[in-house]
Order: sequence, then structure tokens, then C-alpha cells
Amino acid sequence: CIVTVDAQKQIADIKTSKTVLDDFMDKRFGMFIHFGPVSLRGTEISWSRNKEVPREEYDNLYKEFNPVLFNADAWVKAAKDAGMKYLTITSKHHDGFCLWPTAFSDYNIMNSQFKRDIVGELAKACKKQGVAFCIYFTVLDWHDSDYPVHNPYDSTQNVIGDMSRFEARMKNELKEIITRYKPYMLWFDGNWEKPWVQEYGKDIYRYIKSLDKDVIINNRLGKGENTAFSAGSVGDYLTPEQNVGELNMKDPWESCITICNQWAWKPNDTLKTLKECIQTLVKTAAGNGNLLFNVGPMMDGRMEARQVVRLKEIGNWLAKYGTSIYGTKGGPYIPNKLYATTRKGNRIYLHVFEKNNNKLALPSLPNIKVKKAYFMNGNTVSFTQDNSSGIEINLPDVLPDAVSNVIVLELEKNAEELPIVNN
Ligand code: JFZ
Repeated sequence: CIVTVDAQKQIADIKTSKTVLDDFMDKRFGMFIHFGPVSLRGTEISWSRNKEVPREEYDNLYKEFNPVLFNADAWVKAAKDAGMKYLTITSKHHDGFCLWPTAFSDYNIMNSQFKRDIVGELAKACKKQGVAFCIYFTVLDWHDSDYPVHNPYDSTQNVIGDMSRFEARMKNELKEIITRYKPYMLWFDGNWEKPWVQEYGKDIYRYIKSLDKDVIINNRLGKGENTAFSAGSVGDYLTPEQNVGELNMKDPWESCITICNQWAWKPNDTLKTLKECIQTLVKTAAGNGNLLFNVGPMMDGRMEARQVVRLKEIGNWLAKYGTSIYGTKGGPYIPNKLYATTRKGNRIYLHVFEKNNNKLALPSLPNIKVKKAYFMNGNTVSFTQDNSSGIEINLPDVLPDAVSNVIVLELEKNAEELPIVNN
């Protein structure tokens, strides 16, 4: 139908520019923060409402929410120390609680004990420390009286609601957020429930772009989208969740993955090892994507010490090997258990995770020769190459880095335009 085609064309005309998206993808690594009154219980944000925590109790937690040790500069520093280039805070999760002083809902931080603008303080600290500030904003809101779904586990609790009022309020809140905090990116979520239809997604996309044409918008604003673009898609990049996205040289994407298991803070949650963290980041970059790595701060406003230590360790690795991650492209090899590659200019960065024996075999590259190979910041590596049998790298008995090793392959010409090599 004509109307739909026009609407789609309008979206295409106002879509975030390639320059802006390329800049975003060059950043490669960001911090996701899930935070709110639920940290008082240590259960999962929003999803534990009506489940582990009765609704009455959950909805009153904000009255005792008082993260007195919250220090925006400390959070942003933890992100910077990890080598992260952007930060995304849950301004409002599915439980509806707003971490900023909004004029459009009383269920916000000013009515807690804390009475400080968490979003605003983070925006300021990010600006000061040179970290791009981004905002997570849920589409569905189980707390909002105009939104029809009030309990995802029990449909008898649902009401009729008023979606046009709901959408109007959403616009007001977004306008507040965009004009006040000037986010670099908006991370939508909660687009899968029935009341949300594609037309709302398109309308909101247009509305946001009328306020700020450069703000980046993920793909969870349009109806039920996540890991692929379709004809009617709204949003600038794909968002695979809790796993590393597949190699994709065409569409920008960002995996969101937790440092422990839960999005919100949980006592004694299992922390990923340094090796898991680094290899997750490397595999993401090698697939040509970004990693949004999630931390859930504690009820007193601090991040857990062991998580801060882990973040710092990641940052130490990146201080050594960052040029093999930031600003690179993924490929030309498809990541596997043993290795993954990134590339920039004449170089392929071969990330070696583990070794079976002292030889690492790579399929040959089409019409291009490797000139030399060496460990990044280290010794030369010997190798053989042959068009039919491929490239064979000789690994030392002990790999120099305990978590992830980088071998630079210097090519005789540019590696960035090479087609993906099947392995
Ligand atoms: C959503 C939220 O419900 C969750 O609490 C967290 O904020 C996360 C980042 O996003 O969870 C999702 C969203 C999409 C899918 C799965 C979980 N999905 O498409 O598979």
C-alpha cells in the first residue's frame, strides 16, 4: 500500500548517516549498566516483579532506594579503565522506574530517598571523561496505567490501556531525555509485546530524528526485531543478545553480554573469567561488531570491587593490544574455536585463543601474500604460504599471552577489501 511505502521512504531519508554509524562501530567496546531500586533485592530487573518479588513490594522499593555511594565519575572511570568508549544506562527499564527527574511520571528518582539525577550526573561525567553517553529506554512499561500489559506472567492482570496516551507520554519523556542529556545513542528494548505495533516504532523514529538527526537508534524500536534487518525495519544497528553475533560485513551490530549472569546486580553471581571476557570482545570485533558489556551496580551505588578489577584487567590487555580491536574491521576469516581475525590497512590481526599443536593452519588468501608475521609487541613468527595448501604459522611451545595472543600478518597490500575466506 502507498502509505507504507511512503513511510518507509521517509525513514530511509532520515536514517542515521554512515559517517555517524562508522564512528560508532570504530568504538567497538562499551559499558551497559542495569540499575534501579531492584538492586535492594538482588533479583533480576523488572522480570522478578510479580515473580520472586511480589508486585506490591517491588513497586514500593523505590521508597527505600538510596544509593548514597553512587559516584558517576567512578562508574565512568571504571568504563574508561576497561578501554570502553561508550556507556549505556537504563534510564527506564520494563518496571517503569525513571532514573531521571521526569515531569511526566511520578515514579522517578526524585521521589526516592536519593533525589539525585542519576542520568544527568552520568551524562556530565561521560562528557568530562570523553566517553560517549547513551541511554537505554524501554518501549513496554508494565507499571504505566496506560500500557495494557501489567504482568507478563498472568494475562488476567492486563487492562485495556490507552496506547495513544502511552505513546504521547513516551514522546514527552524522550524529548526530555534528548534535549537535556544529548545522548549519542538510544538503546530501545521491550518491543515484542502485542500493544506495540510497527507504526509506533516508525513514528517514534521520525520524532527522535526531528529532535536530533544524528542520534543513533538500535533496532529494538520497530516491532520484534533483533538479529536481522527486514524490509520494514526501523533502527540503525542489530542487537544480538547474550551471544556474539555472526560475522556481518554489511550491517552494523552490537552484542550485549553480561559480565556475570544477571543484568541487575546479584550477590555472588558468577563472574566471567578474564579469558572469557577478552575472547568475547575479540570474537565480537572479529565478526565486525561491537560489544556492550553489562555491569549491575549494587544497592549502595557502587560497582562490585571484583567486577571493577576485572574491567581494569580487560583495560590492561587493551592498552597492549587495542590497535588490533578499535577501528578495525572483522574478517577476513570467520571466527572459530582456535582463532579469529581483525584487519586494518595492510595488516591482519590473528587472535590465537588456544593451540592444538605448534602449527596453525589458515586457508590461503586470494592473490595476496603475507610479507611478515610477528607477535604484536614481540617476536617474529615463522610461516609458510602456498596458494593450494594455505598459510601455516609456527607457534612457539608457550604462547606469550595467557588470555589472548595477537599475531600481526603484514600483507603486501590492503587487507580491508578482501572477501571473507571460508575456513
Ligand atoms: C531485554 C530485557 O528484557 C532484559 O531485561 C535486558 O534489559 C536485555 C538487555 O534486554 O531482554 C531481551 C530482549 C530481547 C531478547 C531476549 C531478551 N531477544 O530478542 O531474544
